[in-house]
Amino acid sequence: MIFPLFLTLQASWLTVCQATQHYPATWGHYDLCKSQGYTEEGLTWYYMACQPEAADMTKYLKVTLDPPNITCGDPPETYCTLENPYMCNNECDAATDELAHPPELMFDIVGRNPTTFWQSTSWKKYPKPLAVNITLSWNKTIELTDDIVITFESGRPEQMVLEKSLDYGRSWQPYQFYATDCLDAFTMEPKTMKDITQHTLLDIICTEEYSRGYVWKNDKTVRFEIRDRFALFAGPKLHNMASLYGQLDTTKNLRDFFTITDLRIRLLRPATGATMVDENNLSRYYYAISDIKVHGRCKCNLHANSCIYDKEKLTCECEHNTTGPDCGRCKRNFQARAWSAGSYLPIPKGTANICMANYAGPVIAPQVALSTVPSVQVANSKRARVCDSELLRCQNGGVCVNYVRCQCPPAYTGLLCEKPRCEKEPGGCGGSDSGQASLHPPSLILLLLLGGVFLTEICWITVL
Ligand SMILES: *[C@@H]1O[C@H](CO)[C@@H](O)[C@H](O)[C@H]1NC(C)=O
Ligand SMILES: *[C@@H]1O[C@H](CO)[C@@H](O)[C@H](O)[C@H]1NC(C)=O
Ligand SMILES: *[C@@H]1O[C@H](CO)[C@@H](O)[C@H](O)[C@H]1NC(C)=O
Ligand SMILES: *[C@@H]1O[C@H](CO)[C@@H](O)[C@H](O)[C@H]1NC(C)=O
Ligand SMILES: *[C@@H]1O[C@H](CO)[C@@H](O)[C@H](O)[C@H]1NC(C)=O
Ligand SMILES: [Ca+2]
Repeated sequence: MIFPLFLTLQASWLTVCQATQHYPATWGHYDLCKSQGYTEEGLTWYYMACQPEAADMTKYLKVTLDPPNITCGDPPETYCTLENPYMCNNECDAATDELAHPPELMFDIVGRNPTTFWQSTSWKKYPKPLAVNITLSWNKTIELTDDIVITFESGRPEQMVLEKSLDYGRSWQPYQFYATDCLDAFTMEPKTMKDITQHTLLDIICTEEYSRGYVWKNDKTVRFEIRDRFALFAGPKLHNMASLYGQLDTTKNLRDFFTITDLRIRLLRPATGATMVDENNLSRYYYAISDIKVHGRCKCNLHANSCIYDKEKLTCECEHNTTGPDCGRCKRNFQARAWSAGSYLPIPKGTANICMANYAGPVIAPQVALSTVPSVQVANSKRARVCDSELLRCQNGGVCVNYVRCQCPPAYTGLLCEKPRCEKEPGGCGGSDSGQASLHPPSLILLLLLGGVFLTEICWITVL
């Protein structure tokens, strides 16, 4: 597999190997939160905030309803429309697939299909409020990156609260209040996102924007505006994310505002479409939700750039010698320095805040001959490894020998073979500019896609 590819692309490999020598990975393989790109000056590393990609988080949640038996269909029920109490052709029967409306239909893949929806029982017990809690749990801290959007197939509720938890559901704080009349429902002045400024960003508001009027046929969504809040720092088109990241880096409250482990939608009063409730036909009042959109990313404290979902669990793939579901602490034996979150600001401005090993690591200048077994290592304890197959991988095709040294290919030197040998030579690595110039961006992108490990191994083959 490698060889045919190797042969066809040999020329490109060579140029890349030479080109990369100009940009010695001073951060070695430790700093994975970077990518290589091609500029006028040649290959350049772009450093970025060390965080997983944002994704549709509804795939990873657990939904709980309170009361638990509030879903319609057991026993079967017939519903009338809100506009016309004589139009009663909406049937719910939990025992029939086509007529059942279980909670999963708020998140189904066809998902954004409005015809599949969860539905509650009707307001049979009026005037006792028809109140339902829909709780979404991730059992993992996540950071919201886009608006939360809830699509109602019934009318939008006349009263509703969106709440969040940051401690796995032990305590709850409101995120936003929604009502047709904020003063009446929550004794709050009605506000909209337009009233929010950088200074009031953390204010919790009540809005009438998503409940008011009888226009629900046209707009069925209720939103919690994340993007508008980001825009206060990053500009209307979010073009200046650096400014937002700068704020997030320095303001814990702001970071926490967008961070959740759970969300709760508290439905407090269904749409009635009028000031008077028609007590003779309560089959007109209920909640139905076809879709909930939650976009975000695992919170990994800026120490991971991926997050995996395995056995119904989200976990950060921690780098920088950190560990824990959120990379929230240093690995055992890597506590020489107190744990601290990474930085949104890319290197060199920010810092990776890498956890360091407890032992005083071997102080070895990169010039040390590659075959020398560092004497410190022999005397050191079992932990004091120079290399292994995990965090301390030999680079550029080097091979780890007995955990004490990397056997480097001829073109590389350094403890982990991280340094191109030509760097030490008079004139540095300046000889290969022509090769670099012939490098075409498309082939480079392909190489990058193939991944660093593969690339360095190929370089090694080429060198041999
Ligand atoms: C739901 O359960 C409660 C008690 O657990 C019961 O009082 C109530 O009648 C049930 N509601 C429905 C619609 O079955
Ligand atoms: C819903 O959650 C709130 C707290 O978030 C709680 O006070 C209430 O009892 C819960 N249940 C219902 C049916 O509202
Ligand atoms: C949540 O995750 C923890 C580990 O991070 C696990 O021990 C626990 O069982 C999980 N809880 C649920 C309800 O899945
Ligand atoms: C009231 O609801 C029932 C179904 O529960 C329906 O048959 C009836 O037509 C509705 N309308 C009026 C005005 O009673
Ligand atoms: C882990 O700790 C070692 C030893 O203190 C340090 O040299 C290295 O840079 C750290 N590794 C990573 C992946 O950050
Ligand atoms: Ca749906």
